[in-house]
Amino acid sequence: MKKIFFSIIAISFFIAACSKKSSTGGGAVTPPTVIDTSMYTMMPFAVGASVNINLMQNNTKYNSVVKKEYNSITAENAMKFGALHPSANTYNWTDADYLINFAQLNNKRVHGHTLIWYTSLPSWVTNFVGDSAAWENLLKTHIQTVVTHFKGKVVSWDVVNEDFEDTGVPRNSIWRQKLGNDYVARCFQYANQADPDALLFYNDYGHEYSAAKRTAIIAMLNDFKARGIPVHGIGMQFHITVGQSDANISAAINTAASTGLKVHISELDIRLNASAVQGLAYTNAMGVQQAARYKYVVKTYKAIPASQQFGITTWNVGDADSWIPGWQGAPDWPLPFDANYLRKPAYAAIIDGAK
Ligand code: 9MR
Repeated sequence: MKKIFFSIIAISFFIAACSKKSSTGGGAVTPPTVIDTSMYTMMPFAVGASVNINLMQNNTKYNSVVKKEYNSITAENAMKFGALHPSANTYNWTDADYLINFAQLNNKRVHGHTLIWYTSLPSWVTNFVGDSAAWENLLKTHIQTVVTHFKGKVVSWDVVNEDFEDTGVPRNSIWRQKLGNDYVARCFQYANQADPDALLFYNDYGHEYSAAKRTAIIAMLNDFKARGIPVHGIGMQFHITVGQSDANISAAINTAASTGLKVHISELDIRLNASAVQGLAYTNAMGVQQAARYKYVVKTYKAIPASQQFGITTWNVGDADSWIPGWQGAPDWPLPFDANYLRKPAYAAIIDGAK
């Protein structure tokens, strides 16, 4: 345990201190040169974060950590249906275009999230009245308008998000109700028509805790491949707990890799307070335990074929930005940076796991 802790500290800050006496012999000392690392430069595959546009624009620490540490970004919310397409004939590109501009200026990859989801829909969609042709047109128009707008700027899309229940049963979403079971395949076809170069992912959570769900997802993707439906990747969210077992993490990653598709760990966070204890306080011991889980995830991912490693994306940047405390109704610290954007033990563990 001690060993792990010290190697984490050692990697966290690679400090080359070269202090030399001045050649004039006057006793002046050159200050040490601090060479600070950047996570993405240490990783063999892309490392990303989902970002909040408001924080990108108004919090300089947040913005500079995103710029420095990651080479891939996902909009946490700005590319969702309700954000981009608030009424039938209105598209609002402002926030998403800000992100694209940031990415272009700073040489970051942008992963699009998400074209079709059962939730975060605007009321004009949930209240929409029309026959199946009108619904099909709504679906196709949204997908193709969005993909066309970002063509050449967004390299990959979560085309459909969270289409299965944990039992492995297809979700009875508004889309399935209106368009039938095979609407998922058509979403991929519509996206592919609009940007044949974009990599298209199916994204979901729970691969690690529900074998039934991951089996259903893999069966759908294998069926798509057999039918020539354009699908290139599988996104596994990985909102996991610190107690999640090695066996479950490995089963999720290796089963996904068995499809031959690209694998994206797309929304990684590791929560410490899964039993939602009120008033719990973060301790360094908790941070070290969390780091070991981060390391295991990265190490297992690193072992799949390099050509399938699309990357690992955490769901936001610092602990204070995470969706987890709000959702859980209790404090938590699920990310590799703390509330002040200082690196936690998980940060070095990610780099360590990829070695
Ligand atoms: O983190 C996101 C949160 O800010 C939003 O309110 C919520 C609803 O749009 O979505 C959260 O992100 C989700 C992601 O889009 C899909 N997988 C689960 C994520 C956490 O709920």
